[in-house]
Amino acid sequence: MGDAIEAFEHGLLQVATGHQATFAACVDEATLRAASAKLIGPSGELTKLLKLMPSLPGDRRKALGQRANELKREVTASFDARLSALVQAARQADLEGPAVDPTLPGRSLGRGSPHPITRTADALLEVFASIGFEVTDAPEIELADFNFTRLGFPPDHPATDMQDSFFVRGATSARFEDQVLLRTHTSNAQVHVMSSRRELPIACVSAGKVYRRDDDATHSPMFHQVEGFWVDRGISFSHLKGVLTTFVKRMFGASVPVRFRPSYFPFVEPGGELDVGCTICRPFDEAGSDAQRERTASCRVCKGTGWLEVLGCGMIHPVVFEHCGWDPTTVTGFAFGMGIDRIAMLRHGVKDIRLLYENDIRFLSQL
Ligand code: FA5
Repeated sequence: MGDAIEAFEHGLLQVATGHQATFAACVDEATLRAASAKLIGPSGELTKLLKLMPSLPGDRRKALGQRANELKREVTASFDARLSALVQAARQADLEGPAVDPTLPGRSLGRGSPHPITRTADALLEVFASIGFEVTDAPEIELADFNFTRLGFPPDHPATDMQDSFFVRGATSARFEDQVLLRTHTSNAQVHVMSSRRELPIACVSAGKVYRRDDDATHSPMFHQVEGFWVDRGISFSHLKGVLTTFVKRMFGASVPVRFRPSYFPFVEPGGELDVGCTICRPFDEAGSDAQRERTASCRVCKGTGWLEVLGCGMIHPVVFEHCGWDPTTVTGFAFGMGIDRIAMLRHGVKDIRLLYENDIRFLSQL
């Protein structure tokens, strides 16, 4: 125990005899602050000694504690005095320095602009808004009920697995429907809007962030989607084709072809995917020529197929209508969902999705 007291006292003595000279040797604020941190910062010498207090013998603790605290006040006071002397000296040097030349040109601050993903989302929403769709919002933190169950996902669907989606603690019960997660798609917007409205028609688009356990050059754990749906009496697959073909022509250009392929999503029947002619190698521009065939064969974006997958779509499944309080024998509708990031990548020829999130201004300002 005697050793511990001796070491403690030695430590106090070192701080007490050294701090004034140390501070006096600092010639600017940054070095002064660094020197002070070494003594009284969170892992400074004196702080470490103060933390040792409880391990000192009871009869000496009080006196040593008083000395240590007194020393801390001294160090703080000498730091403050040195700081104000340095600030004062810097101000004086400024005043005595060369006069300001008001004729020198100012430094440009650069103009800010929306992120390419925001610009793409706005452009997508604008096309649908011009067709008559209303723009709505839906929560990013969602109940499994709205993200999965009411959309007809079977309980054993892989996306409902804890390994595939970001579940959040805070559910009030063990029921799957009550679990809280970061939404995996914007299709929850369908459920919110259809469950809360009783008047037809309903035609909405909703854009925002979604989250999945993905991470590679074309998949990000956080990305963006746009969802759209149109519900009314008598809506058919022709309406779906008409609206989405109009969208593609407006977004990518009148000459870009579209094709619909069958696909599966639990909340649509029939379901499909829409591809557009590759906007990078453009096989549709001079179809059939050898030069064109070669360009497409070596295109890394469409991987030689000449087509790019853009969105999932289909006729809203009767089960979804029932879960949202609508009678599927009297109303029908279509829905679609697409990745905004992918469309931004196509528009700007970006090969790696992660570049969009690194927020390197030198890269972003080229898009
Ligand atoms: C869906 O998310 C469906 N909700 C879309 C839908 C809506 C279908 C309505 C039918 C009716 P999917 O899992 O295929 O579908 O994702 C849609 C798009 O999101 C994909 O085509 C892709 O462009 C994009 N996407 C998916 N995962 C990622 C990811 N990790 N990073 C970036 N984009 C992604």
